[in-house]
Amino acid sequence: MTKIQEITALEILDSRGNPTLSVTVRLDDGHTATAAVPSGASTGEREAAELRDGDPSRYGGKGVLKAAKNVETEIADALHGLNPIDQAGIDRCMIELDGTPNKARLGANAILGVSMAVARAGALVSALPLYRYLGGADACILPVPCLNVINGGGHASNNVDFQEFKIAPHSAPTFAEGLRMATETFHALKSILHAKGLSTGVGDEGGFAPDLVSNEQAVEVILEAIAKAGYEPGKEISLCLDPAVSELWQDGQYVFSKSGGPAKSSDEMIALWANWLDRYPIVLLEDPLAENDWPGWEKITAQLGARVEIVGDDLLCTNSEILQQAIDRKVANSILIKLNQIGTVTETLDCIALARRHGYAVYVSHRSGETEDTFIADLAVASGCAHLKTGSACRSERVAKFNRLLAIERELGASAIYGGKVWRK
Ligand code: 2PG
Ligand code: MG
Repeated sequence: MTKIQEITALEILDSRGNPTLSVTVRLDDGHTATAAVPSGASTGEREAAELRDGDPSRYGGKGVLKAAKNVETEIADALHGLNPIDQAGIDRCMIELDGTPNKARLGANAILGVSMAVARAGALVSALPLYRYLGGADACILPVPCLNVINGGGHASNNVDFQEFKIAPHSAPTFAEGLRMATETFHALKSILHAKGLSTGVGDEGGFAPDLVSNEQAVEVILEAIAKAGYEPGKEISLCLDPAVSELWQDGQYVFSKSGGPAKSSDEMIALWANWLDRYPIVLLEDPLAENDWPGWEKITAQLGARVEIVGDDLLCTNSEILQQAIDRKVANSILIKLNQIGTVTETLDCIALARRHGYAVYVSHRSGETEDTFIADLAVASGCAHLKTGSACRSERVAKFNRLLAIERELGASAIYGGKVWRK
């Protein structure tokens, strides 16, 4: 049996220049596996807790040296000699060692870095690519890449209230062709924005971040770009939105502080989305209401759930307990999957399985603070989720995931199935 011999952690930088962890697991057969941890900006209140140093003399308090030390001492000691293919046992061991409900003591960043590196080590020992190790013999669905081509909200310093305006090239025959269609649209959008005298600088996830006259204008310029690139909106490329409106929620209403528009009640927000669905080819709405507006979520799911995929992100936090409450209350019909919201690979896979059993769609996601690590590309194929979001067609921490998916598609050859055929028939 191969055993874990050593675990080390390095403080590295994420795509926003904030410290994060890179963890390396060394096995007694000489194999090593490394993983890096992402970090969100618009985080759900019930996410697992990142451990940051809080030392204002380093990185404004955001250093992760304590988390790195926890990896190299307590966690490494506890996992020494264990078999890396026992993912569930290793993750359970770290959860028990931490002892808090949200991984606050050792740090969800410390625990997740180890959990992901252990998964990679297990794949190496098993001589399998990560997607097959995690997903089994039938993992062959490549996700539709939902490119986030306009960034607003907490991911850009423009006047757009809503966070993500994404395009889903679901009609393509293959992942590679879908990526090409979406990327051509991204380039068409750049030329349209340029011609209108609008900024083509990008936000945190590589989408453009211009000041616009309204939130609707973001949708309208994207529809123009889809047509300019030679595609038919709705038929070939549809829209997915993540307005991330937990960020707008103040004292029971939605406050549009970036654009300065009038505040809306929960019912008025639902009416806004119903109106947008009537006017635009939108197939997915993520966090259309705030994480603390559960009565609103019950209403929007009942009213619009048959027309559109309604994804819980901040609402559900990749957490099986919260997902079970949503299932019981008939809230949302899809879940966003982010490894660092819950903090281990095992709990992430369990949450995906729970969603599946109850007919919820599964949508794998990056974080706005990312690294060059491509774990989520393999996770997307392993889960068969059929659609993923990992930013736009620029910024290497985003493109790295697309490039990994291109390689997986090539490796699968004739057995690869494009998610567009499964997700939107
Ligand atoms: C989201 C994410 C990722 P963040 O809201 O879905 O796009 O943003 O990582 O900042 O939470
Ligand atoms: Mg979101």
